[in-house]
Amino acid sequence: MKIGIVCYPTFGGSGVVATELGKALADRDHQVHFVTYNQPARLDFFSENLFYHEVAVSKYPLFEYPPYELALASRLVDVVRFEKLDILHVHYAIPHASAAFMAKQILLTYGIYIPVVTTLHGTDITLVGKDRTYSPVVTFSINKSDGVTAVSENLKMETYEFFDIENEIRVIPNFVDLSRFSLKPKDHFKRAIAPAGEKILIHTSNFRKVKRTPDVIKIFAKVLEKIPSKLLMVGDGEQRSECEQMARDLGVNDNVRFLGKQDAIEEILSVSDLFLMPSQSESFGLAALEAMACKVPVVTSNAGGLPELNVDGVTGYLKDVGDIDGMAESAIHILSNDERLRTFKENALARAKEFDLSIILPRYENYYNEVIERSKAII
Ligand code: GMT
Repeated sequence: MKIGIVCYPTFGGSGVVATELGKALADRDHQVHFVTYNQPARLDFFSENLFYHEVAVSKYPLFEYPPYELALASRLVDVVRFEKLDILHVHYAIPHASAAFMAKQILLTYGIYIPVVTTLHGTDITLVGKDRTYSPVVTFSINKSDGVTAVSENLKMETYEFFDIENEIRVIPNFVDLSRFSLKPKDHFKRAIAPAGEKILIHTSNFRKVKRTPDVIKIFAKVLEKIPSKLLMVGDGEQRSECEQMARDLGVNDNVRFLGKQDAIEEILSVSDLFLMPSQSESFGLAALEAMACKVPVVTSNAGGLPELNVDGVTGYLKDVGDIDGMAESAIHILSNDERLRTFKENALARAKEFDLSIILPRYENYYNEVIERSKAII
């Protein structure tokens, strides 16, 4: 198959899923064309089946807001026509699904019908889409897609609840490549971070408000009262300086390391004992899945799709959003007994295996085939 992928080429979860999916499809001999404004963060190597088409947005002085959506639609028309794509897979409703719709209409004037699959990742629905400014466009572009997937049952439900959707939404969860995300022997790194054998807690995110990163510091401060431990904060974003200040105010800053954006996240996860994700909203929680694949149990909020991943009392614990005491108690419970910690680690890995790339990838391939077949009937 010749597949076009549109995504945000950043470190965000939707971009990671889109890029990893494209790489895996290329390994299975599909030809994959990424169409974005920047080289996707994890697309940093050569493969004969992978192509990158940059969307250049002109900076004409009249445009206070450069029209990215139009530039993307034009580029999609160009790539679909000249690369003879079979299907377009757009990640994130805004503005990708609407740009794809416009491209599709233009392509019809060339006698080409390009089926479009839209994948909903979460914030496009739970935050951006619910903003009335975007609601008509989100509803329209979901209904006009030839196929729609969501990364959890919860996100599917929320989409039906908040938008007037006529299309069927197929749930295809996030996945992890266990050949990359697995426990790595990094004992020297562990000794450097925790020289006295302290337990290591970790949080990775883009430090957006929705992640409630200050809660991570508050939870850690409570854990530290009971268990000698260190906290690794990986990533960067708007709440980072607030977290740094809070770590100082709570007197725990000597035990907290802010590592910024990191590529080899699996190596850092490999030295960690517990992952914290107190998010306000989380459609799936890819970062938690990546931690579990590296044998790290997770204490998370019960928001969104997290209960579909984290099994309460088995792979970690689920607590209400903002329940800092509850999350700290759960963390202490897991970390205070080595035998218990070992069991939680084994359980986390066993659960992560259910979301291995080799299991989820065929679900996308089958869905593409289904959508292409259905579209043939329309033409
Ligand atoms: O979580 C983020 O801030 C990034 C965000 C995105 O839109 O790129 O991630 C969303 O998509 C991921 C991949 O499907 C999901 O695993 C995340 O749970 C979801 N984030 C939220 O819903 C907040």
